[in-house]
Amino acid sequence: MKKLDLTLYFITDSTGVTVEKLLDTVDKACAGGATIVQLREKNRSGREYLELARAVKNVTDKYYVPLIIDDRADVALACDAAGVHVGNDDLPVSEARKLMGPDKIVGATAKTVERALQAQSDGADYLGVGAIFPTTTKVKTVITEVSTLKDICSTVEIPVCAIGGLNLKNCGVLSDSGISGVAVVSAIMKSSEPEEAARRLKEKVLTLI
Ligand code: TZP
Ligand code: MG
Repeated sequence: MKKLDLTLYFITDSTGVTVEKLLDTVDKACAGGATIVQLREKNRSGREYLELARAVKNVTDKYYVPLIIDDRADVALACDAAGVHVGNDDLPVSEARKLMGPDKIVGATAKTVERALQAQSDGADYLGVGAIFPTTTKVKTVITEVSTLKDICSTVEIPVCAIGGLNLKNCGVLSDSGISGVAVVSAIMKSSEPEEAARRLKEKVLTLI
């Protein structure tokens, strides 16, 4: 059985951060109520990515929080993560699904209704839609209007989480959008109190979904 609760989706960024600090932040995010965690690494070799994924999974497993690996189905399978997240430059959703099998989670990025429908029919379990606001996290993305987010939510049957520049103060724009959760990097990663940040954000998101 796939466990998929997108309420508070914490995505890591290890840029300028020690592995120890990264693991501690994941621990605190889970303690504060993150419902799903994504390890997002852009500059590590496959071997380094796998080593870090195993270490992060040791933390998320303590909290029974599913771990998703960004971009790399091979790394996700090797560490027995809950799933993989693929974007436009990664394996197509259909190929990721074939590799991961029916029981693992495959998440996909979608910025248009057309892409969302395609990802759904190719086997995605959930969609990440954004960036809703400009983001300081290093990412190749463009702004997705809240109206497009709403159109996607009302068109697809799979759950959708909003992403991009979201925090406690601005996520109110997502009320009545049809989302199943909010995905954040900096709002937790850059907080001096990640556990409290996660707790407060989750409380807020629960009022929006
Ligand atoms: N995809 C769209 S925006 C984004 C990703 C990975 C980064 C979100 O980071 P933050 O810090 O929550 O804006
Ligand atoms: Mg990607």
